[in-house]
Parts: sequence; C-alpha cells; structure tokens
Amino acid sequence: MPDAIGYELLGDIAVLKAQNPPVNALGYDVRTGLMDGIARAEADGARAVLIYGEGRTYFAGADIREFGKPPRGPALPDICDRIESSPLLVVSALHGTALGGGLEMALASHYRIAVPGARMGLPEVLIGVMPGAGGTQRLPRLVGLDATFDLVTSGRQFGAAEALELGVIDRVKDGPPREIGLAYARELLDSGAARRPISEMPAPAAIDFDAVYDTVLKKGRGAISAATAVRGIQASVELPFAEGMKRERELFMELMASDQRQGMIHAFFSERAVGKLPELKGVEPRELNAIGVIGGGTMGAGIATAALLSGLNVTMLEMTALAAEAAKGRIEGNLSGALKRGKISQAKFDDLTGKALTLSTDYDALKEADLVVEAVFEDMDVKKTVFTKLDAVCKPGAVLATNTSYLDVNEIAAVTSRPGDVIGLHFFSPAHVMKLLEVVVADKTAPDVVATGFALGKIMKKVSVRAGVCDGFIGNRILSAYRACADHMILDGASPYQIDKALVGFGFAMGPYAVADLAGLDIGWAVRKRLAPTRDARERVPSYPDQLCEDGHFGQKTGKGYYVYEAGKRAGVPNPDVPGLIDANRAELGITPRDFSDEEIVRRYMAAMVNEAARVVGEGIARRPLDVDMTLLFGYGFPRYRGGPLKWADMVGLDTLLADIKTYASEDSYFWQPAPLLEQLVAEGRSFDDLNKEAS
Ligand code: T1G
Repeated sequence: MPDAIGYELLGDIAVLKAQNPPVNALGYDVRTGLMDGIARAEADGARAVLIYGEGRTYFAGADIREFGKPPRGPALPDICDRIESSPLLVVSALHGTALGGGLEMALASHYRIAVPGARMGLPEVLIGVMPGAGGTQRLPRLVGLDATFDLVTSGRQFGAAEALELGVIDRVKDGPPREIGLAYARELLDSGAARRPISEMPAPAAIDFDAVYDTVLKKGRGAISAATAVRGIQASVELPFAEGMKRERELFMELMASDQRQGMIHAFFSERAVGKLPELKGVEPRELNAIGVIGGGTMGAGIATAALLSGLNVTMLEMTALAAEAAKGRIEGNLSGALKRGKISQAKFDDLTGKALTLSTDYDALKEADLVVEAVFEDMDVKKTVFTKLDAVCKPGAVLATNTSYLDVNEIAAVTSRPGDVIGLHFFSPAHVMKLLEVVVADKTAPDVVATGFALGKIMKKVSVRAGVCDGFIGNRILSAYRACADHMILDGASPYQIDKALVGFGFAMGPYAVADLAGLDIGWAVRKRLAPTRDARERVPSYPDQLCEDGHFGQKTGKGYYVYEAGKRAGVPNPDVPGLIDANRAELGITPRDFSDEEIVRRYMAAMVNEAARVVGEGIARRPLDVDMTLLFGYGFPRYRGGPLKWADMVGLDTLLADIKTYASEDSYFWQPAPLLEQLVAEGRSFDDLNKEAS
C-alpha cells in the first residue's frame, strides 16, 4: 500500500500528495504523513510546498470512522498549525470536494488555488460536530463573520467561483491539480510572495453573538452543533488566536461526546448502507431510459416530475385528454418551483415539459417503456385492471411497478403472467421533493427487478429502502402504531395540541395531528373504514375524528381539521370544536380524563414507535434496524440528530423501553404486546446496532 502521503522534491518545491482513496480522508496515516512531509521539505531546503490530492478529491475531511475511538497520532488542528507556521511557502491545490478538515487544511496553507469544478464546505454541523481544526478561527479572519456564520452553521457546500468571490481561495484555474498547483507555487516564488498565515490576520469586530446563537439554536429545533459552532466563531473575535483554538477544541470535544454526534454519524453511514443489500451483489439492473406513469394526480405528477428531473423520458397516461392536460399542468406547476429557484433554466423547463414528456390516453403508448409505475386510485380492483392491461401491452422485461401505499403487491402481481416483473415503488408526497422511496419486494419479484427499483431510486437521488409486503410496509405500518398510541392518550386525557407540541419539542418538524391535517384527514378516515370489518374488539379507536370528517373537515385542504387554517397561513390555530368532540367521545367510553406531562407523551409515543419497528425488523419486512431509521428520517420527519428511532432506542437503553412497554401493557395488553425481537435483544444484552453490524 503506497504511503498515504506521497513526497517529491522538484527543485525548490516539495510536493505532498494525498493518496488515501476513496476520498483522501485525513486518517491517522495521512496525518502522520503530513507532519513527516512538512518536516522533510524543510530539511530538504525546499522554498515552497504544494499539497494536493490524488484521485477524486483533495482531503474530504477527517476520517469519520475514527470518531468515538481513542484519538491516535497528531491531531488535525496541530497539523494545521504546523503547516501554517512552516517557514516555507505552502500552497494547496483543490479539486473534488475539500470538506471539513480538508478545507481547514487548505486554510492552514498560505495560498489556495482550485479547479473550476472544485467544491468546498465545512459540513461538520451536519454530522453533529463543528469545525475542529481551526475553521472557526481562520475563516472569520479571511471572509468576515457573516459569510462564516452562513457557511459554518449551514454546513453547505459552495463552488470555486463563490469561494473566489468570498476570498476563501486566491485563484481558479482549469487543469490537473498538481500542474496548476506547481505553476502557482512557481509564480508565487518568482514574484517574491510572502507567507500569509491567516492566524496573523486581524479578527473581525465583535457583534451580538448571543443573538446569533439564539437564532441558530431555534432554527436547529433541538440540534445543538450549529449553535455551539457560533460560540467557536465568537472565540475567534474575543480571544487571541491560540486561545481561540483551545476554545474551539473544547467545544468540538463536547460535541464529539454528545448523543447527537452519535445519531448524526449513524445517519451518515446508514444513508449509504441502506442501498447496499447482499441479495443485490452482482445483480445487474434492467435498462432504464423511458418510463411510463399511469395516473396524473398529485402522486403520479410528482413521480413524473422526479423522473423528468432525473433525465428520464416520461409517458404520462391518463383516462382522458382533459385529465392528461391537467396532469401536465401539475407537472409544470412542480417544475415551476425548480425554475423559480434557479434549479433549472427556462430552456430546460421547456425541454422537460415538451420533448421529454409524452401525454397519452392509450395503453399502447407504454409498449416501449422500460418501467411503468401506476399511481391510480388506491383500490385493489382498479389496480388489478391496470396490471392486466400492462401485462398485455408492455414489452417483455418491462418492470411493472405499483405506487400503492398499503395494498398487497403479491395480489396485484398475481393477475399478471409475469409476477417476477412486478414490484412496489412507494413514493412519498410530494414525490419530486421527498427523498424516501420504499422498494416493496413481493414474493416472486425477480432480483434484477429489485435492482432496477434501486437503480431508479439512485437516478432520482432518493434514499431507497427495501421493504417486504405487509399493510403499510415499513413507514406507514410504524406510523399507524405511534399514531394509535397518540390517539389513546387523547382518549385518556391529553389534547392533540399538547401532543403536537411535545413531539415538536422532541425534534419533529410537526406533530402527528398537524401532519394528519397536512396529509388530509380523509386518508385516515378511509383506512379506519377499510379496517373496521376486521378490527379486533380490544382495539381502542376514537370516533371523534370520524365526526370531523363527516362534517367535511379534512384538514388543510378544507381549511379546517384539528387546526383552523386562515387563507394564506400555513400554520393553523387549534380548532375550538375539537375539545368538545373529544369530551363527548370520552363520555361515551366512560373515561375520566387525566393529565399527561410532555415527558410521558414522548415516552409512550416513542415506545410505541420502537416496539412496532422491532416487529417490522423481526418479521423481515425491514432488512436491518438502520433501514427503519432511514425510513423514519427521510419519510416521516424524525429528527436526524437522534439518528432514527432504533438508534435512539439503543442510546436510551432497550431494557428501559421494554420495561416501559410492560408497564403500559398492564393498562392495555392488546396494544402493548412487547415485540419478540425487543425481548430477545434485551435477554441477550444486544442492541439494534449489533444487528446492523451482523447484517452488513
Ligand atoms: N471519512 C471516512 N469515510 C468517508 C468520509 C469521511 N470523511 N467521507 C466519505 N467516506 C466514505 C463513505 O462512507 C463511502 O464509503 C465512500 O467514502 C464514498 O463516499 C476536524 C472533524 C466526500 C462528498 O463530512 O460528504 O473534518 O460506502 O458514497 O457520494 O473539522 O462522502 O464506499 O465504504 O458519500 O461521491 C467532514 C463527508 C468530516 C464529508 C463524497 N467531512 N463525506 O460523496 O461518495 S468531520 C465530511 C461526504 C471533520 C474537522 C472535522 C461525501 C463526499 P463506502 P460517498 P460521494
């Protein structure tokens, strides 16, 4: 294995080349290589040093696989200080993604050049930490406080042009990073350019840091990394550089030790692992160039929009020409958002809604499609009719997908002569925005059809999760459990508004009742009616929501549900009619309401979520606990800094959760039946993370 840092001496310029694929992460070998390399360059009498990365990128940051392990070898901040204080002229040449400690390494250099396509950023707050190698101390001195707050607290990436404009880099030049770096170092030496340590530049003037801190903390909805980074930036103004570095390190180590860092690193690696399934190893997906979408309602138009934005040609099939035109209007509406935000040009908009999109009312238009996904009415007979026609029309090898959110994909597949080609692709509304895609694998779905589902997800930049067939697959099945728990608490004395507030306090963007208003109360109403004939008598189901629906109150779309929505306002106010409906429901059931604390509300709600999630994993509907975590993060607004419900459960302690469930079972043994997997893990002293490791 070649040295992690290659060394060359070219005349009076020493070259330190990072060669640590795949992303030149600043792991132990790279760090020691940099310390040895700068010392060697000085000993060799070089006058300048060029640092660049081989392969796809300049350093992409610290090696986050080392997080949580005992620190080894030189720490990154010390390497940055060592390089910056070298008497030699240090130049960094950036390409790929210079992120986190990578950008901090570049800031410790005296000059920075980048190729036009280079991207940079300090994304540490997105993985639960903060810049910890001088980023909060050097960046303010280079670009001022406003730009620093923006870049550090958002963690966003930015391109070479913006970096040049901000002053983060000095030069943009096309060419191999090594060549443009050497030429720039040569130019600097020949022009007698001086070393330019940022640490010696003046710090910006003080501002009201508490106000910035409060704003950032509020925006984080419970996440603490960005707000903590503000305190690091504050130190760059209030303390001398060396003291500021010490303060940054203290704050960084506090975050490193936090549960939130554990949660967000878990999310980072799980987001990449969730699409890697042993069963797909070596399985080639089928061709995917042109797809068909049947049904141009909200979902179908959203799916078509996502496909168009991903570069696929789309044939949209509707029942009538009028309906097809209306579908096109929805697609144009979806794309106009991207146009307004500058994500696509007018020419692109015209191409996507012109050449790339074909409208039709004739199934024959689908005969060349590589994949067809239907998003028609959620009724089994309607779906079966559609698949019977698809079976007759589509070419051999075409993938036939259903977007159903709960119907049995096996039953749908059974009406075709090719059940191996049938799969569920459960998109989440709005389908061109939500990143989650549940790839629902039926009993006879062929492996390469599963691979094609994941390939479509990748093209659409979705987070695809493999799901087995059951009512609600992974996400909706778990949602129905924790939503039922919330409904029980309302019958027993809590208010929907208290529950929503408590869950927002836990980190959800919205509570379950605000979410229900957003999705439409008629959806839950239809599910309750569908399940009523087979419902177990012991199941506790409130009747007051039906009353709301019978009165035509479906939530945001009718202006009234749990909340009342004034025209133009997204946030609603509590519907004054609801408490009376709840009181009447409790009276019917002979329930004397009791108080709930926010803490108890969250504790019960999460116990129900974890318990059902454990069932879903135990039954193999989800392959691993991390699959459930990714589903809840990308489809249900679970707070990312907690990693997902099963990561959160590991950190709370499975024995504690099981004890809670057993306590609640004494009130309602039907709802609170401990999941066998949860009992097994507690008995064996294992965690959900152990299962993730065993499965990978
Ligand atoms: N450390 C270790 N492994 C990493 C890594 C990292 N920083 N970044 C990526 N990988 C692995 C990843 O797990 C995957 O592995 C492979 O590389 C390809 O990644 C002191 C402390 C760089 C934009 O947060 O944003 O510096 O699955 O699939 O889509 O202030 O990876 O192949 O086994 O994502 O082309 C700051 C995180 C760290 C950057 C490339 N840096 N990485 O995206 O490929 S904290 C980051 C990314 C820090 C200092 C602090 C992306 C990417 P495998 P990939 P990609």
